[in-house]
Amino acid sequence: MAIVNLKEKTIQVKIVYCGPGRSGKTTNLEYIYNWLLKTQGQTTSKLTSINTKGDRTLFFDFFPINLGKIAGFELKIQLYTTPGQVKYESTRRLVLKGVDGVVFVADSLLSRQEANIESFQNLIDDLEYHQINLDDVILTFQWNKRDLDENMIPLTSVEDMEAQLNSTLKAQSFPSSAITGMNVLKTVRHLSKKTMEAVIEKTVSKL
Ligand SMILES: Nc1nc2c(ncn2[C@@H]2O[C@H](COP(=O)(O)OP(=O)(O)OP(=O)(O)O)[C@@H](O)[C@H]2O)c(=O)[nH]1
Ligand SMILES: [Mg+2]
Repeated sequence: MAIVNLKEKTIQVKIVYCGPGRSGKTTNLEYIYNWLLKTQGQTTSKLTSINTKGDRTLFFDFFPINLGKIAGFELKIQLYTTPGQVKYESTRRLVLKGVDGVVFVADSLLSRQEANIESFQNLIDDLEYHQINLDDVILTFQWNKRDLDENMIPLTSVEDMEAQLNSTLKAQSFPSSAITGMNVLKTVRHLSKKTMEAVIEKTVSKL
């Protein structure tokens, strides 16, 4: 849940990158972090990867972004990844506590379609565990690894991925490549904006 501090005038929202193992969640965060480093020089925030084995996330990656001020309020976004491997359910649940927005990073590899579906069902269950409905979070899909198309690696079409995961939800979605950066910033910008708007609306309605 977003933290709105009226005294300190800060609004903090939590965005979590979910999806099956090796779908590209950590690579998304690394791309965003490197882009910020390049365009804004030194950033005060650090990309923290806790408990990583090889390139597998065992706990989470974390990275805060300051978005500046709106109406005197300082806007802060916290980006997290979950470990995609099925066996890390309890860790995934911990990371999802208080989530406001989710990027579901689905793997476009033909061989990973069942893993996408299983992982999405796990997400619904993990949210339910925290008594959060899927409708309560702002959701964006990424159909990731589209760059592999050029290497003649068999991928599932965007249309089929939409049909598999997003036919009833009709959430915003982006074909992406976390490696080349295609739509990586677009995804985080879109979701940050939507999540922040939802949080501000909820806060104002309670005042
Ligand atoms: N070609 C290609 N490779 C990608 C892309 N995104 C990630 N990868 C590669 O896929 C592998 C796994 O990426 P990660 O970002 O570590 O995946 P993850 O989702 O964080 O995986 P877990 O932490 O195990 O859940 C790495 O070798 C990445 O370089 C992409 O868009 N295109
Ligand atoms: Mg990872």
